[in-house]
Amino acid sequence: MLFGSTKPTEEEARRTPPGQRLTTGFPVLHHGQVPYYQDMSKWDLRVFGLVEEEAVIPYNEFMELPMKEFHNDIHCVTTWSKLDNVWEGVAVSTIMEKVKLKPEAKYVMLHAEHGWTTNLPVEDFLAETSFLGIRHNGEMLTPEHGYPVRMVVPHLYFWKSAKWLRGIEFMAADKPGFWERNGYHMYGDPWKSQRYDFD
Ligand SMILES: Nc1nc2c(c(=O)[nH]1)N[C@H]1C(S)=C(S)[C@@H](COP(=O)(O)O)O[C@H]1N2
Ligand SMILES: [Mo]
Repeated sequence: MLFGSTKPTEEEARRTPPGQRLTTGFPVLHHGQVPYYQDMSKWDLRVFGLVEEEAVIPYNEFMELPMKEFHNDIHCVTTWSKLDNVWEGVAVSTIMEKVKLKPEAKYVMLHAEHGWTTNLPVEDFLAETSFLGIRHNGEMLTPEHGYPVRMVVPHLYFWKSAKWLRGIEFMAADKPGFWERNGYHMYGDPWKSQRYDFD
């Protein structure tokens, strides 16, 4: 079922930002092609930019990192919200043990497969609620939802949660990613309805 016909409970309504509707489905949204991987030995995650020394994490090494469970609500700019997601993934702090940030690192560009990007402030990336997800509601991420690794930044609109994550770049100044160049908000707070750059 995509949109529930029943009225949200008071608790659900409180957790739903302005202009959003609840869904129990999990819509698939992205620009471009879904990558289908044949050979995971070619996959890695690169952490680069304003770090003392960049890190490249191969697939096998990534999958051996400590995993944690995360519970959150997600809010897509196209007005659907999905409450009570249970994820498994790697805490951002675990990734950050592999690099030393330079003090001038203030923003992050997330790089996905095929060159798709999205930007956010470094403190939002480092938030304890942000993580690199590999499982959602008990299942491995499907190719459509970002297999093998997607970023999840639940306190911003869901377009900041890059599927098919391949790179984390630290920058001194903010720079628009793919949707941000195409009119989406540079920050994207769902509680402030920061959908487009004029909001
Ligand atoms: N690599 C990549 N990640 C992406 C996108 C994209 O186009 N490419 N779209 C974003 C948008 S606009 C949304 S709403 C969510 C949708 O995630 P889902 O398909 O798992 O629901 O992914 C985000 N992550
Ligand atoms: Mo979106």
